[in-house]
Amino acid sequence: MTILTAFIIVEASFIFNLVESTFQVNATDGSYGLVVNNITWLTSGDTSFNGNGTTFSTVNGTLKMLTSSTSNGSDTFGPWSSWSFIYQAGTFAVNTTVKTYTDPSLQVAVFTQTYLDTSTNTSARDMDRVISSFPSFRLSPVPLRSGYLSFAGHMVGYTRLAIGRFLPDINFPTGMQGGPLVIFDNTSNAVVISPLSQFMAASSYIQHGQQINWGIMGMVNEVPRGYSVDFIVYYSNQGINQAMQGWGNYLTRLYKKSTAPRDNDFTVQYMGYYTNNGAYYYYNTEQGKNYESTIIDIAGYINNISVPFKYLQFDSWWYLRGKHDGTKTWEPQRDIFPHGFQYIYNRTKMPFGCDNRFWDVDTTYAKYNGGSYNFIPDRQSGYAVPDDYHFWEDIFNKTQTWGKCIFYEQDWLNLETDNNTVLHSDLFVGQRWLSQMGKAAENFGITIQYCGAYPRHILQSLEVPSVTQARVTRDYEQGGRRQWNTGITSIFADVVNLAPFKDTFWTTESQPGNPYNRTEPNTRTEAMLATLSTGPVGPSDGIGYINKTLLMKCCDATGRILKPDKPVKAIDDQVKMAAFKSPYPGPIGEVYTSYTRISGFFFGIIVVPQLNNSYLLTSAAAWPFPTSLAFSENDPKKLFDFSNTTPLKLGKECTVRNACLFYTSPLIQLNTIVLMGELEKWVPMSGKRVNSIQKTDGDVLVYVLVQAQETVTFTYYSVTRNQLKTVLCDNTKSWSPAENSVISLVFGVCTLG
Ligand SMILES: *[C@@H]1O[C@H](CO)[C@@H](O)[C@H](O)[C@H]1NC(C)=O
Ligand SMILES: *[C@@H]1O[C@H](CO)[C@@H](O)[C@H](O)[C@H]1NC(C)=O
Ligand SMILES: *[C@@H]1O[C@H](CO)[C@@H](O)[C@H](O)[C@H]1NC(C)=O
Ligand SMILES: *[C@@H]1O[C@H](CO)[C@@H](O)[C@H](O)[C@H]1NC(C)=O
Ligand SMILES: *[C@@H]1O[C@H](CO)[C@@H](O)[C@H](O)[C@H]1NC(C)=O
Ligand SMILES: *[C@@H]1O[C@H](CO)[C@@H](O)[C@H](O)[C@H]1NC(C)=O
Ligand SMILES: *[C@@H]1O[C@H](CO)[C@@H](O)[C@H](O)[C@H]1NC(C)=O
Ligand SMILES: *[C@@H]1O[C@H](CO)[C@@H](O)[C@H](O)[C@H]1NC(C)=O
Ligand SMILES: *[C@@H]1O[C@H](CO)[C@@H](O)[C@H](O)[C@H]1NC(C)=O
Ligand SMILES: *[C@@H]1O[C@H](CO)[C@@H](O)[C@H](O)[C@H]1NC(C)=O
Ligand SMILES: *[C@@H]1O[C@H](CO)[C@@H](O)[C@H](O)[C@H]1NC(C)=O
Ligand SMILES: CC(=O)N[C@H]1CO[C@H](CO)[C@@H](O)[C@@H]1O
Repeated sequence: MTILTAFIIVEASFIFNLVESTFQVNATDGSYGLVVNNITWLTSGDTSFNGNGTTFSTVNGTLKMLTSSTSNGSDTFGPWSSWSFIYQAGTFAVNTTVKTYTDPSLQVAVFTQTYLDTSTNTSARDMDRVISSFPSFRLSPVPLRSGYLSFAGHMVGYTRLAIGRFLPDINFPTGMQGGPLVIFDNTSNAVVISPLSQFMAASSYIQHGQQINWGIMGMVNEVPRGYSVDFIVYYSNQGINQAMQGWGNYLTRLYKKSTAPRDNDFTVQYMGYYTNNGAYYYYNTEQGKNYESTIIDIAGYINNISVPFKYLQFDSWWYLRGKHDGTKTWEPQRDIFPHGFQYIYNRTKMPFGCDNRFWDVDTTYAKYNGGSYNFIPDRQSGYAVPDDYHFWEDIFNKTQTWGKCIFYEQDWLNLETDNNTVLHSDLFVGQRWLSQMGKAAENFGITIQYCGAYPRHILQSLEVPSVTQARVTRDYEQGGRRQWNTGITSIFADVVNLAPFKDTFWTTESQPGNPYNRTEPNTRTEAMLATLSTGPVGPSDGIGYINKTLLMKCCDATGRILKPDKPVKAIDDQVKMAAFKSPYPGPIGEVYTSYTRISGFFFGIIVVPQLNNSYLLTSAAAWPFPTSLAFSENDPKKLFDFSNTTPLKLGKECTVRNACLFYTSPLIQLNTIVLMGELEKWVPMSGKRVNSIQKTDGDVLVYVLVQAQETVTFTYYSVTRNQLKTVLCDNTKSWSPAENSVISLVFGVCTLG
């Protein structure tokens, strides 16, 4: 490749609106609030604490302020000021503190409730209520034109997600299934409110028409002296996505939840073959064969057609269940795997993922059943919770004799939580359960996927480094059921450093003999979104039904997923449109964006899996980066300008069957070159493929990772010649380094097409 001097487009600084926002605290009466642009967004409601069978509240003076004080100091985030109010509630006292930062670019308030004495008989007798309330915010009056996004329900807040106008009579799911709440206006102001500690015990509750309370979950009946719980209110003037990102940055930094375990997770890096709900082989084997033979046949088929699956996922069909459908003994059953896991591993040579579900009260591991470990039984539901670090250590240790179980899928976190009352009433068991599981997994190099997770589990994973991924939509189902819509829950998962998992999918429409009697018309959208999610890519076709052409758009020749830097996420306008409705000029449907940055250059991705109106997408609405040219996946020859003044016109042609997919790329080398990348992949410019883009004397050097025995066709557009040109990097002939080793090829080594 030719060229003169290179210049690198520097990321534009964010456009700061002239916004004045302040958290205000009245040191006299303990009231507090958030004012944005001279409009009061949040006003404190009543503070209250339960004890001795009653509620002590500021509303009727039963909660009495004793003292107030201010303090200041500095933490990892910078200098702060705080206001503390000590209240007397009958026989016990509580300390409520609001902390804000001095740095005006960090608009955060941390609210802390600390019990200075033990409080007994605190239960609200409803698990979805709270037994304490600080902070609380009034529902009336509410800021003009504001909307909300509330994550709630399982799969990272997917199943009971709510979006709407923030009006005095709002009522969205809170309590045990509730999660972070985002309040935003129709410009770019947004606030995120959530627990900041004690994630398994903290909740929120809407006192209908009056206020929203944040506090301790409703069935807790005693809070010991010294117990403390924190909540965060995070404000940003750069919109919903940026507010969530800033909020997530605060949490991940506070809990030191690094991206490394996620980035290094084998199952996040490489494609695998799945057997979970929706899969061809989910509780379904080849005719007349057991699972052992079926799995060996699948491995043989995969090998025959040379699809580089790197691992297998074994779902809930292999272990022993108890009377209540929970796990009784987590061991492969004789009729399923007669020769055990080690044998399967020897035959397939593939590491695997091990599913598990909630524990049955009958579990053989429980001391009360003659086993060796502490379990807390729930006799009413027939479930149980393990409460013993050694249990987890021993079962993960045992997987070491199984060949290679590399990841643990903790499924049914929702039912385990719903059906064990100890998890509603005990302040500590929930946190211990998930931390012990995580620590033991970490000791054996096993990563964890949360499935069926409520927002509280996702937040709890901040304290569990080995949790690297979470399912962000409901179970896969062929035939068009919405479950490919990863865009909103991915916002939540990603900012707390979890890879969003779209779940399995099929690559071929019709697969006779499947257990569902269904067909999959949306294979393209499914495969695309699985890849763009940045989570695991795990198809589950029957033997003979893998569409290799479609599937391999995800990955390089070794099965390494060619992903963007970030999961595709719903743009702010999608959320705002869902809240404000017409005439707000937003999309009715799903508009997601992502990007890859290589050596300072920005390569955008726009995916529109479904749109029910016409929408003009500006580059500012897509992402806070500059762009210049764009092209459609199905017509790369037609490049066009994409900016704020030349928006992309999107419409009803974007359907689940025919999702619209666009890429953007900057003009480089004095506006003479547009790097388009490997057009046969979903992500033509992936950081996993293109290492760096550099200039030397007049040349653009694009460092491309080409695997042994791999051929990569790289496309660019020459402005001066007005044509697409290709470069072929053929590593099948030149030389044969060790199997699967990675080499770097400079363009000079490749040939111009
Ligand atoms: C603080 O609260 C006191 C008592 O309610 C009230 O008199 C005072 O005006 C408040 N101060 C401000 C700045 O609002
Ligand atoms: C803020 O609002 C108050 C009351 O509505 C008004 O008196 C004041 O002039 C406003 N200040 C600014 C800077 O707009
Ligand atoms: C607890 O409440 C009962 C009424 O339910 C009351 O008689 C008793 O005095 C209270 N105890 C304390 C220590 O406040
Ligand atoms: C707890 O409070 C309730 C409601 O006031 C009361 O009926 C009950 O007796 C109290 N229980 C204890 C153990 O104090
Ligand atoms: C004070 O208010 C709380 C919250 O509304 C209520 O539960 C409690 O019964 C009230 N107490 C009295 C003595 O009125
Ligand atoms: C902290 O408080 C002290 C005492 O009020 C004051 O002198 C000091 O300036 C404050 N420091 C900051 C960083 O606000
Ligand atoms: C209340 O909590 C704040 C923040 O933790 C602390 O600085 C203050 O000393 C506490 N006050 C009392 C009386 O415990
Ligand atoms: C698996 O292979 C190992 C190493 O060759 C061998 O020692 C072991 O016996 C085999 N196990 C089974 C169950 O096939
Ligand atoms: C794992 O199990 C083996 C065999 O039972 C035992 O020798 C070893 O100490 C265990 N390791 C841990 C960390 O528990
Ligand atoms: C499968 O579905 C087709 C079309 O929906 C239906 O006609 C057929 O009866 C179904 N077969 C079974 C076995 O359920
Ligand atoms: C396989 O997928 C490719 C790419 O989407 C498509 O063009 C082709 O028709 C598919 N083949 C079959 C047999 O479905
Ligand atoms: C056995 C049992 O109690 N199951 C309950 C578990 O929780 C769900 C709610 O999520 C109930 O519907 C079940 O009845």
